[in-house]
Amino acid sequence: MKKALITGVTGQDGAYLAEFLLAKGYEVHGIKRRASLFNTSRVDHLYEDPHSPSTRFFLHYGDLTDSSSLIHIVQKVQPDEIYNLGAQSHVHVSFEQPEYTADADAMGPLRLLEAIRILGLEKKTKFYQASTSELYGLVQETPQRETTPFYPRSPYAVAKLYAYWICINYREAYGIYACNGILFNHESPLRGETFVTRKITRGLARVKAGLQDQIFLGNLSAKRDWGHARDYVEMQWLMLQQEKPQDYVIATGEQYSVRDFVQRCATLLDLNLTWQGSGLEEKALDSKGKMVVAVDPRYFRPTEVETLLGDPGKAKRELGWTPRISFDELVREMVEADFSAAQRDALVRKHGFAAYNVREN
Ligand code: NDP
Ligand code: GDR
Repeated sequence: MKKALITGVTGQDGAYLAEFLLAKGYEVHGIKRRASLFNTSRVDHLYEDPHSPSTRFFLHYGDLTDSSSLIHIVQKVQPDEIYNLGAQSHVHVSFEQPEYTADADAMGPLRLLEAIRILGLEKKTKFYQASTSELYGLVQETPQRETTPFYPRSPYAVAKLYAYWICINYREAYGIYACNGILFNHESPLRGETFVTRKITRGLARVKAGLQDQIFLGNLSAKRDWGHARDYVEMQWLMLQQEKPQDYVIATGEQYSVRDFVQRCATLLDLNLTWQGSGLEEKALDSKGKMVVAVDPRYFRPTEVETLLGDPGKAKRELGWTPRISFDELVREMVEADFSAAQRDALVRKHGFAAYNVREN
């Protein structure tokens, strides 16, 4: 039975990847951080009693900023594959916490690669690095492909640039099977609530359910190539199953603005928006003239990535990969999940938990 070790298993991609690998018959080990509250809600359904002999899913406490924890875990697990998905992954937050972001996102992968070397696992353990379209930043070519020059625009992207190159360097210097997946934005109902897509689906669902009046956003004109996380984790695995390690762009090849995303969600929720104004004054009103979307400059970034569009041609040609879930299906799945959650919250707010329990049972 193959063994995989996933950092960031409690995050969006970690949860989908753990499910995917368990279904493929792997024994899956994940690294979680110590927190004062449970932080495993995305993988709780995969939890099995560790005393049972058939258990194939295990969690270990560790942190990408703590070499000794990583070395101990890698030594204990002896993984065939390591998926380094753990990171301080929020671009805007990286301007507030640049040093921590560098520690986790740049030094973290270095520590894991060193763990592989220290333990003499160069020929056994394959390594996947969660690289990002943020590397392209101020874009030098459209669409962006594996050969497009990088121009990172945030402490997050600069840290990920180090990670990208250290992965290639350890591949060339020590013969480790190490790959970068240069993934464009990918979303799902499991997406963290402060990333723009989830903020929109959750916020507008709550507006529709009467739980809040409006949402505030930053740059509505930013354009992204948004795919579905479930499609993208399959590609992370595929990259480690090849004869030779290589780096691949994973994207849909389609692009929408943040404004387009808002509009799609509003249509699904029958919110009937009318847009007014521009720049800081831009807003969207509902049919009664109530403001539902407004701009708040606090969400602007000191340096912005205005537009990203990927060319997934190499992944298609060499690995036979194309995304299965369309943009419309992605938006619908996210809106439906957030609207059911909002309806539940509205019921509790109105009638208390008693009403909610009666309904659920
Ligand atoms: P999430 O933010 O949902 O998950 C990040 C995970 O990393 C969480 O499990 C988090 O733990 C963990 N983590 C954070 N800091 C540390 C640390 N110091 N030590 C150990 N674990 C840590 O990210 P996604 O799932 O969306 O993304 C996965 C990876 O892919 C990230 O590296 C991200 O930068 C990269 N990426 C993501 C893209 C996307 O569109 N989603 C696109 C391109 C790249 P906790 O739950 O405790 O916070
Ligand atoms: P991004 O994702 O920075 O691309 O990084 P995010 O959803 O945060 O922003 C996308 C674009 O939307 C604009 N925006 C807002 N963003 C947020 N978060 N909140 C807002 O209110 C808002 N209003 C407008 C942003 O300015 C930006 O242009 C994600 C992360 O998952 C990274 O880890 C990953 O590497 C990249 O995707 C690819």
